Amino acid sequence: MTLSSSSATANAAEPQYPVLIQQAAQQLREHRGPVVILAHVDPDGDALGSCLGLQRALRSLGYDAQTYLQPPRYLSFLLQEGELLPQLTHWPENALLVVLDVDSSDAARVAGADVASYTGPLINIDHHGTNRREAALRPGGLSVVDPSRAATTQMVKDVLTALSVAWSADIATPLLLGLSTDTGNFRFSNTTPQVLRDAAQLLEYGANLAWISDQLARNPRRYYELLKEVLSAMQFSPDGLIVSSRIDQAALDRVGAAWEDVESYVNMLRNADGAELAVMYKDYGDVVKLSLRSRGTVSAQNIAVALGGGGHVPAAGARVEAPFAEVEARLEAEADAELRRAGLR
Ligand SMILES: [Mn+2]
Repeated sequence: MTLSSSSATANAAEPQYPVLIQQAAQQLREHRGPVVILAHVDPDGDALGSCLGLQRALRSLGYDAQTYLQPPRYLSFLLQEGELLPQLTHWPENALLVVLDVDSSDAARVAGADVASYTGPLINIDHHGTNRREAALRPGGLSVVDPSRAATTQMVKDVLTALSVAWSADIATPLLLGLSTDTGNFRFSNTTPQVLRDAAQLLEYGANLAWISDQLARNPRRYYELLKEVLSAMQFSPDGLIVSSRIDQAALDRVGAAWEDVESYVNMLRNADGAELAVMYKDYGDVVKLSLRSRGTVSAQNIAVALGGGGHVPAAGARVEAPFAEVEARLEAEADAELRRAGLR
C-alpha cells in the first residue's frame, strides 16, 4: 500500500463525523436499487459484524441488500441460513456499494468482488487510520472514516440510528460482536467511554453478549493442536522486546487446521511480559502474511506500513511477496527502527 499525498491524514475541509454519518444515511435513504455490501479479506469480527448488522437492518427497512463475504469458521455461529454469498460475479443495475472496515480504494484488500471494476455510487465506512479517503473524490462517493472509533460496527450503529431503524437482537448482536472483538473484549486502550456507551445501548437493543462470549470461547480440538505448533515455533529476540511465531502449510497439515485458524494466536503472543511487539508469520512459501500487535508507544502500524501493509497503531498486518527468511530480515529491520523511534533500543 502506498500513501498518496492527498491521503492518510484527515483533510481540514473534511466534514465532521456527525455530518458524514448524516450524509451516509441520506444517501441510503434516497437509494432505491440494490445495496451491495463488502468488507476486507480475512474477515474478522468487526468486518463480519458490520456487514451482518447493516444487511439485516437494511432488509428490515425493505432494501434488497446482499453481502459477499466468506466468514471464518469461528464466526459462523452468527450466521443465519443463506445470509452471505461468497462472490459477486457482475454488478447489479442501479447498485449502491457499501464497503466496510477496509479502504475501498485498496482493491487487493476488498473481498467478495472486483471493486476496481465498479464505477457507481459508493459509501466507504472505515476506522483504519491508513484509509486514503479516495471514495470521497468519486462522483456519488462518500468516505466515512474515523480512526478514533474502536470498531466499524460503532459507525454502522450510528448510520442505522440516523436511519431510525427498528432495533432488534438480530441487528444489535453482530454490531456488539465487532465492538467486542476489535477492543479485545473491552480490554484494549481503544475501549473509550463511547465504546461502553455504544455497547450498553446495543445491550438495550437486545444484543446477546453472553451468547457471543460463550460462542467465541469454544475452541475446537484443532485449536489446541495448532497451539502446540505455535508454541514450538515461538521465539523471543535476545532483548525480549519482540516475540514471534511462524506457521506454514506443513504445520497446518499436521493438525488438520486452515490458515484462518491461525488468526487468534498473535493476541496470545502479545501477552508475553516484556515483549513490546508480537509477530505471527503465516508462511505460504512465496508469500508471507504478518500479523503484528504492539504495546505502549510502539506502533505496529508503522512497521506494517513500512512493509506495504496497514491497520491500526496497536494491531496491523502486511502481506509480503518474498520467502520467509527475507521477510523475517525485513521485519526485524523495520521493528528495530520502530523500537529505536520509541526509545526502547
Ligand atoms: Mn475493524
